[in-house]
Amino acid sequence: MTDRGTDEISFRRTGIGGFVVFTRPKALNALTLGMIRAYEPTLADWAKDANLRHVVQWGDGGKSFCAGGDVRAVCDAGLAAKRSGRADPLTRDFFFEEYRLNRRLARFPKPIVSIVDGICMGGGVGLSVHGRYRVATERTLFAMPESAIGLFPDVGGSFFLPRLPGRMGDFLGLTGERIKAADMLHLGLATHYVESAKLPDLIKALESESADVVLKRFHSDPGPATLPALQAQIDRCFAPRTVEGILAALDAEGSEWASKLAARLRKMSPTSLKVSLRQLEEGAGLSIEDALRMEFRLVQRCMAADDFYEGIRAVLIDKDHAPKWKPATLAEVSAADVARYFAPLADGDELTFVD
Ligand code: QUE
Repeated sequence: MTDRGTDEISFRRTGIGGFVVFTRPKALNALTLGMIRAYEPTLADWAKDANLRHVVQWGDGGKSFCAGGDVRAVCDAGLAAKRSGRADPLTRDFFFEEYRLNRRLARFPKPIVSIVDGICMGGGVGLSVHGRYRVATERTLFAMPESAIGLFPDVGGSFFLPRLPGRMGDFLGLTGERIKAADMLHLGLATHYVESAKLPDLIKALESESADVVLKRFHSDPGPATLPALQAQIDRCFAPRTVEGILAALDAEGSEWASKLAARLRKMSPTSLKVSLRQLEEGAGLSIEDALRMEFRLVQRCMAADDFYEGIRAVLIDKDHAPKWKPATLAEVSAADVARYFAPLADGDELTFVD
């Protein structure tokens, strides 16, 4: 079978497993279009390989599973396109092919074991959360941080976030809160906990034994979760169905936890917050395919607007963490402005899937 490995992603077919490693440790294994283009056809091959029982994936370097999409490259391409007046394919192709990969992972006919040892945010969540098994370790950090860069919780966030308990999905998707292994396990975002020192033996065992048996044997207790004690406050504060209402509820709460969250939300893109809240409401009733199709519409509207480029400047380029959003206030973002993000794209521009 073809080995489509590159310097950014490697594939190994051993025993009953297909093993995938993200190999951009200096960029925290942020997902590039090249990685997506190598991975997608490999998965298509592996789906048909009768001797392959599961896929196992992890990130090289011990710090990160995958920190997200390579949004810096997408930002550079989009800015160059805006300046030259000529379209750059990357602002379309990156998300089109990333979301297609998310869907292929979600519909993959055999178990996918994601070893989430280190940072797993944004695009990294999209690679792992839709598969059958997610193994967290003492080094795991999970978040959907897109609202800080003028985006919204994509890569299937519309599908998995609204299915979390109570208002937890709104909380994670709007605030970008970072959580660790015990809370991931509590929410079902992780299925197992394994100390990172045991991972080499775990990976070796997956060459010859079925994933459910191996994971049961390596699993241990991650310790107490912190979110159960916050669930009632989260449900109360994120119950309002407007961003303004959520902020008012956080202000009314009067706790340090709530005032810190309100301050964090007030620094995020007003457009992102309003689009995200509606996105998470719509997603509750959608299939993974319809959720990703909606997200593709949203992300293409974000590419045509300003906040994404300003968010990348403030967070990843200048790192001043002081973005100047347009519009700057929630009051300036009308329901009609939000609705325009959700409108269908031109015929032929919509996200489509192939088997
Ligand atoms: C929100 C995001 C991302 C982010 C920061 C945010 C994201 C992403 C990265 C990232 C981090 C380190 C890298 C890199 C990218 O940061 O998606 O190339 O080396 O990929 O606040 O959504």
